[in-house]
Amino acid sequence: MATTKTDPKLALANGTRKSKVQGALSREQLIQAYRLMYTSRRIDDREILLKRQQKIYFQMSGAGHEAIGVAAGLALRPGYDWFYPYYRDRALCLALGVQPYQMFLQGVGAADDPSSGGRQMPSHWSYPSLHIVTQSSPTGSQILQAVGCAEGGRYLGHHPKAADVPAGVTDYRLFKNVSFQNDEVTYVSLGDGTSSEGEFWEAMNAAALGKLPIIFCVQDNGYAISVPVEVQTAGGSISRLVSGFPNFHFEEVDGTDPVASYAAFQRAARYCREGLGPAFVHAHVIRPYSHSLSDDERLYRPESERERDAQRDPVTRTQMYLLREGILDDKGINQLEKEVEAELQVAVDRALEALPPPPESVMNFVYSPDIDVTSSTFDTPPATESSSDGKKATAKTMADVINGTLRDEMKRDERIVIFGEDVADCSREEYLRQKLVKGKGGVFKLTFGLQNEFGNDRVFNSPLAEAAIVGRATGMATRGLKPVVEIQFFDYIWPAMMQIRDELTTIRWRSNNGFSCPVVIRVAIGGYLTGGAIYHSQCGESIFTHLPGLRVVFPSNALDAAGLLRTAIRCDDPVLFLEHKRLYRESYGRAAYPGPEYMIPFGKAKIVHPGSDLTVITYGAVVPRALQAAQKLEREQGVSVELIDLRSLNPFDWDTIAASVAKTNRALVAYEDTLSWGYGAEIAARIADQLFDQLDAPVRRVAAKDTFVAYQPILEDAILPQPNDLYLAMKELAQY
Ligand SMILES: Cc1ncc(C[n+]2csc(CCOP(=O)(O)OP(=O)(O)O)c2C)c(N)n1
Ligand SMILES: [Mg+2]
Repeated sequence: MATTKTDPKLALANGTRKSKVQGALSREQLIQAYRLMYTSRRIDDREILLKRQQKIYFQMSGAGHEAIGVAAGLALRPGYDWFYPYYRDRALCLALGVQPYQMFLQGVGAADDPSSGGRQMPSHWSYPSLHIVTQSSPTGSQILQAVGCAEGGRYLGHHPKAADVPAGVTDYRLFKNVSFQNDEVTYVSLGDGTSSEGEFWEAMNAAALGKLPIIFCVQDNGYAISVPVEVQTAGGSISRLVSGFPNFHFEEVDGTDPVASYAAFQRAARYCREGLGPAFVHAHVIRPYSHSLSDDERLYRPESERERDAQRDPVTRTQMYLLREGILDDKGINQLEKEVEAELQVAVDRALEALPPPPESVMNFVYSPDIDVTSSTFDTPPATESSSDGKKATAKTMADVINGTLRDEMKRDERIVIFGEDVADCSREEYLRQKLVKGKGGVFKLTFGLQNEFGNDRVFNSPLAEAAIVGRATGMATRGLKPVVEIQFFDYIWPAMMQIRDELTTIRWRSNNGFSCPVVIRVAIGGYLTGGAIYHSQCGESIFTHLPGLRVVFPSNALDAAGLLRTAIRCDDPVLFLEHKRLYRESYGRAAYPGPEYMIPFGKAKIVHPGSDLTVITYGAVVPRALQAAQKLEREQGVSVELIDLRSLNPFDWDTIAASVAKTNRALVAYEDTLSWGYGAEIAARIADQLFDQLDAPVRRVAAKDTFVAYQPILEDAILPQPNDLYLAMKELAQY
C-alpha cells in the first residue's frame, strides 16, 4: 500500500512545498488550469442567473470543486481513460473537452444537448466520444459501474479478440463500438456524504479484490446538503476509514490547490496504469454556493464558517498564485477573464435559441433501435430432435438446457462473462486442476462446468453483494461485454433494485442512445417448493414489467427456456430472465436440447392447449397447473379451454390474447404472484378496455392470496394458486 499526504496548509501558500510540486504543471498548463476553473465558475454564475430568469429549469454548481476537477482532467486522457463523474464535476468535464455551449444546451433542455437531448437535468454529464459515461441522480450508483468499466477494460485487454465482430453474426455486437487500452484508467467521483452509501463500500471491496485500475475521487466539501461530515462519517475522515483496504494507493490532498491536486492525480494514475491496483484520492474542497439553488446554507452554517471556506476559494487562490508567481500579471488575468466572458456570452446566446426536442420523441431509445427482439431474426427452428443413431434424443430438464445454452453461447461469443454468488465451479482453481473436487456451479447447478471449460476470468464468484453484481455488469456491458449474471434467489434481488430501476433500465434512454448496457440477469424465482417459505418463494415479476427499458421473460418449459435465453443473450436490451425453481427439474416440459442456434422471439406467446369456450392466460409454474385443470374441465364438463403461455412478459403477445378472446369471449388471467396490482391486473385491464365488445363474461383472475408464502405446506397450498382453484375459476367462468 502506498500513501501520500499533502498537508492542505502547505499547498500553494508555502514556497518550499510549492516549488517541489509545481514542476508537474508547466506555465501554460497553469494558465490553462486557471482558464478552465474560471470558465467553470462563470458557467455556474450564468446558469444561476438563467435559472432566476426562468430560462433554464435547474442548476447544480461545481463551485469550490474546480481545482480538483481540472487537475483530474489534465492528468487523465479523454477518449482513452473512462470517466464516471458526479454533478460537481463541471471543471473536470471542461478539462476533458466538453464545451460551455454544450453545458448550456443541457440547461435549456435542447434537442441538440449531446448528453441527453433534453432528457436529463444539467450537470448530468454524458459524452460518449470523451468516454464520459452517462450519469444519473442517485448518489453513488455510478461507483459500481465504474468498477465494472475497469473490469471490462481489463478483460478486453486479456481477450482482445472478444472485441471483434465475427463475419455473419447478427447480434448486439454489431452495434457496439468497443475500444480499450492496456493501461487505461477509470475515474469515479463522489461527495463525502455519498461515501456512506453501501454501494461505495461494495465498490471499494470489488476494486481492491480485483486490483482494478480505477481512481476513486472523494470530493469532500464537508457537507451533504446540511449534514456535516462528522455526523456522516465515523471519525469525520473517509481517508481514515478506507485506509485498511489492501492494494490501494491513497492520496489526501487540498482539492482547492490545482498544483497539489494534479501531482496527487498523476501519482494515482501512474499507480493504476502500472497495474498495481486502485487509487483513492480524498480531496478537501469547499462548497461556496449552498448545496443547490433550492438550498440556503445560511440556515445551518454561520457566517464565520462560510467566511473560513471562502479563504480557500480555489478560483481566487489560483488567480493569486498566478500573480504572485509572475505567471500572469493583472493585465493578463483581465484579458483571460474577458475572453472567457465573451465566449460564454456567445454560448448562452446560441443555447437560448436552440430548439427543444419534439414531444413525439419521448419513446425513442427506451429500447434498442437497432435490434428488434420481436422480429423474425430471433425465430429459428430447433435442431433435429433425433440423435445420430436415429433414436429420439433424451429429454432434458430445464436446468440442463439452460446450462447447455450458456455453454454454447460462451463458445460462440467471447464477450460473455458469467458471475454471481456461487456460480463458479470452485474459486480455488487448483482444486479443480488437481481434480480434488468436482465443482459446484451454482446453488441450483445451472452454471456447472462452465468455469472448468472457459476459465475463471469468464466464470467467477462475486462477493455476496447483489447491487455489485448488477452494477458491475452494467459497467461491463457499457464497454461492450455481455455479462450474464445470476441473482441466486429472486427474494434477494432487492439490494440490486437501485441499479436495475435507476441505472440499467434508464441508461440508453437518458443518454439519448449514447450508451447502452444489454445485461442478462438470470434469477431463480417462485414457490410451490414445500418448505420454501417467505424468503425462497417470492414472485414479484410485475414490479419489473412495470419498468420501461427492461425485457422480462418467464419460460415454463425446457425448450422455451433455451430459445428465450439465447434471444436474451443476443439482444441489445437488458433482460430479466426468470427461471422458476420448481420447474428446473420437473418432468413437465422436458425437451431434447434444441441446438446452438435455437431462438424464440420475445413477445410471442404459445398456445399450450387450443380451445373454444374460454381463454386462460398464464405463464411460469402456473402453466402446468392450469393445463391439469383445463384437461379435467374438458373431461368432466366438456368445456374447451384455450390455454396461452405468455413466455415473455415484456413485451407480451397482445395479438394472441386478442385473437383467442375474440374466439372464446371469456378470459381468465392466472399467475403465481399475489393478486392485487399483479401482472394479471394489466392484462385484465387491457382486455376490458380493448375487447369489451367481445366479452360475454367479466375478466377473472386467479392468483396468490395477498399475503406471504408460508413454510408449512398446508399454508403454502392455501396461499398459492392450486390446480383446483384454477379448475373452479374456469368452471364458474364457463358457466357465467
Ligand atoms: C440515493 C440518493 N439519496 C438522496 C439523494 C438526494 N441528495 C442529492 S445530493 C445529496 C447530498 C450529497 O452529498 P455529498 O455526497 O457530500 O456531495 P456534495 O453535494 O456535497 O458534493 C443528497 C442527499 C440522492 N440524489 N440520491
Ligand atoms: Mg459533500
